[in-house]
Amino acid sequence: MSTALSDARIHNRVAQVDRQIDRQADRHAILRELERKVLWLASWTIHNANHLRPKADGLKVGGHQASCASLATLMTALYFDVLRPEDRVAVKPHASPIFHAIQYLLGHQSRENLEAFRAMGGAQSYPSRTKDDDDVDFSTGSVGLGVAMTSFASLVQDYVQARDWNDGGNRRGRMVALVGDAELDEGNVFEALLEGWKHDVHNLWWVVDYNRQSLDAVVSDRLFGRFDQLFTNMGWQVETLKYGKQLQAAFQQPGGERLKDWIDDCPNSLYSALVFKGGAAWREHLVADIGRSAGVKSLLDDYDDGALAGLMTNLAGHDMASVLEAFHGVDGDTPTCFIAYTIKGFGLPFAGHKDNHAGLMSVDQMQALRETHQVAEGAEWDAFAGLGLEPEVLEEFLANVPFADKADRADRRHDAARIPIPASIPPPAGDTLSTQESFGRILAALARDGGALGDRIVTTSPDVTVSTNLGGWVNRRGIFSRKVQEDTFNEEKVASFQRWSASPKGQHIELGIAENNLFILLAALGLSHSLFGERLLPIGTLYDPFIERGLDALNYACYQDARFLLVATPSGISLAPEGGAHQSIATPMIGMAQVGLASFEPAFADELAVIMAWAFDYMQRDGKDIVHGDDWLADADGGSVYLRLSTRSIAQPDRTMDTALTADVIDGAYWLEAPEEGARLVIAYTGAVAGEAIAAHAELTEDIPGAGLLAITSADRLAKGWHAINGARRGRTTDARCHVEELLAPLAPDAHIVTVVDGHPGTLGWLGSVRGHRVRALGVERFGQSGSIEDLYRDHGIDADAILDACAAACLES
Ligand SMILES: Cc1ncc(C[n+]2csc(CCOP(=O)(O)OP(=O)(O)O)c2C)c(N)n1
Ligand SMILES: [Mg+2]
Repeated sequence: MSTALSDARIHNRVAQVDRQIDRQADRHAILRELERKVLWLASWTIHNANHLRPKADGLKVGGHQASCASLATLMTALYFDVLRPEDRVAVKPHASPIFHAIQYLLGHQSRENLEAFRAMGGAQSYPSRTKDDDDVDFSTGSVGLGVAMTSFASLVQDYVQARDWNDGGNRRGRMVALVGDAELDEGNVFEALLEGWKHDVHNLWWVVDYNRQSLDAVVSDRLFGRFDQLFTNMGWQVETLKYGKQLQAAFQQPGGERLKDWIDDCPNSLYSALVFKGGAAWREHLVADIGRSAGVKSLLDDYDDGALAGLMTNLAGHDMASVLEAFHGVDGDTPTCFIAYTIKGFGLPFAGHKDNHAGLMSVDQMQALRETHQVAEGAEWDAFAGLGLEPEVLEEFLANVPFADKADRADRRHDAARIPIPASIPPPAGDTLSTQESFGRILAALARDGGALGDRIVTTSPDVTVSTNLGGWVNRRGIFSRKVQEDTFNEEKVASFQRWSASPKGQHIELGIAENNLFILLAALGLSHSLFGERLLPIGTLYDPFIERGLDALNYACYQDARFLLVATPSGISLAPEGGAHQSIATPMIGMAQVGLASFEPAFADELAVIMAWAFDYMQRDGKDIVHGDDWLADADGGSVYLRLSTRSIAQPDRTMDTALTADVIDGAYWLEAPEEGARLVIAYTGAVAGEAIAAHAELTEDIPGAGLLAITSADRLAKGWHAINGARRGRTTDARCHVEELLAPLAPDAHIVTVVDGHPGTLGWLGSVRGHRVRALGVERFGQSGSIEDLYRDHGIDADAILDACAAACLES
């Protein structure tokens, strides 16, 4: 009896397993069909944009059909089967059409947008968080940056999860990068890899699309085998997806081992060339090279030319079963690198050709592809056309894709409540102060009693925490680390101003010296509200000149609309003896030109305090704010903020910051000494040269009493308001005037403005165009000599004497 029962049980179990196998086979079959559809739609989207859409300018539209084909299998498996809503993905830039096609099938992308691929308002060339509306997690485009972004996003996820804010509602996701193999040439990827190791990042997947081709060429064979070592050295697990199931089966046949050796030894370029040439060429080479080895001839004879080409290109990165096995085979949260062998252009006529990167299929080739995919003419955009599956089966499958689960989907882009910001932040007291010291003291005070604001601030710095005055903050708020670590020096009672204990509650993320990492971490921290549903107020500090080192990453952070406060100090030649090589000259103009970044260069501590209070609010805005009056500066949208600070101590004014002055500081300028009506001379300065401008002005007014002294706190915002109003005036009249027009209104039409800045003179040179005044722009145009401030200011012509000389020359001219 019991035996009979157990037999029945066994039968049931077998039947169950059979059904599972069936279901799995069905699932694989559906995924393979979707893969085909995704490839078709991506190819067609690019084709449509290049060949079928009318274009006025005759310029090539472009798009990367070969780069797309390379990732079709992997992305189909991920999005339709493996990913969950809490996962976040950086898609290889040139696979953007594949991403859009997948979103289209999931019902999150419109046909209009696909038809308008690379056109105004349509699906973007490279996945864009801010410009695409189909749920891009991380923008990509500049290769390497998106890859690093996933590592820092993982760190931010840990940071957020370590607080008490989360009620357990947010599930931890995997941060996934789909990496072009040539992206691994970008140094920033390795900077991020090292930094990630230091921070013990996990929940991280990098899927390398190992097609062994870059833009220009087939990559060096010598790279082969290096990548996995690199990753394992950094504590990653590496899963190599090399041979598909078909090839693996062939290797079991007589002669199979020899075939495997041949493929393993085959140089990348020969393999690629044979992929392009096809079955007959494979046969010719194989016969010539290994045809006399036992079993090989008959093994090859089992395949006609078409089948042989299929076998030889059956790499695991294009083999759905292998891909799913690899992805589902990963347990735990150890960072994992999948090296997936693929073929650039797989399934397309230029597969493997070394010049295929920008290659586009011709009209005839596209026609042939349409026929292969059995898509009827006119049904090119049809999601189900040409698939060997009933629409109901597909619909049901798509409706149950875990990644697109309706209940969880709303959580993919979070929103987070605003952190209330006090109306004002008290400035530090002192007769003479530098803006850098003031910044440090303001933050130390926030660390002591900053309330919600203090709790949401997270600071980070690439090894210049102490030298940018973050020490006081870190002493109180501690370093972030997944594990508690005491400060050994402190424990050993070695006297030091720095107490660097680390714990999961710490609020400072210490980075090694790599400015790219700083900016990418700021990008991730600055998107925490959207990625992880918790608002952070990130502050990154670095030396001003090194903004240029990470400029592309800074631009990347801004492009994604990440929100952060960047504090750059010391700056200009005012760092004086600290070194000519560290002088920054162009940064004020970077601050003006960088979209998404409001830049300030305050001179005094009270200005800085006002700007910081405003910045913490501005960083949280989302377009829904009501801004009184004309919003020429688009302040309702908010953005990130850059403060260019200095170590130079200067005498502080004795004054109260009233509402009007506060508003002027934020709008970019105010009269430190108002000009008389009809004044013919003005000195305008920004930043650390305030003392020189004030001294020169004092002397000047002995001879020219009505001369004005304009304090510019933000050349960027002053200019932005002016550009905006000029734009608004195009085609319509308006009585409105922007801030700089108001400020300069009292001056005589033929007045002169002498401008001075510790940076490129172009920063303020444009002021003359506002009302047609004549400008003498003083600033720094040479580079590299250290010295005292006095010597350097004299040498560069930005001291009080130089300002007075410029004023005298102006007077002579008028
Ligand atoms: C920082 C940067 N430099 C150069 C480019 C231009 N570029 C675009 S794709 C590419 C080669 C990419 O090769 P790979 O990552 O292997 O992608 P594949 O197309 O082979 O999949 C280059 C150099 C870029 N997008 N970003
Ligand atoms: Mg490649």
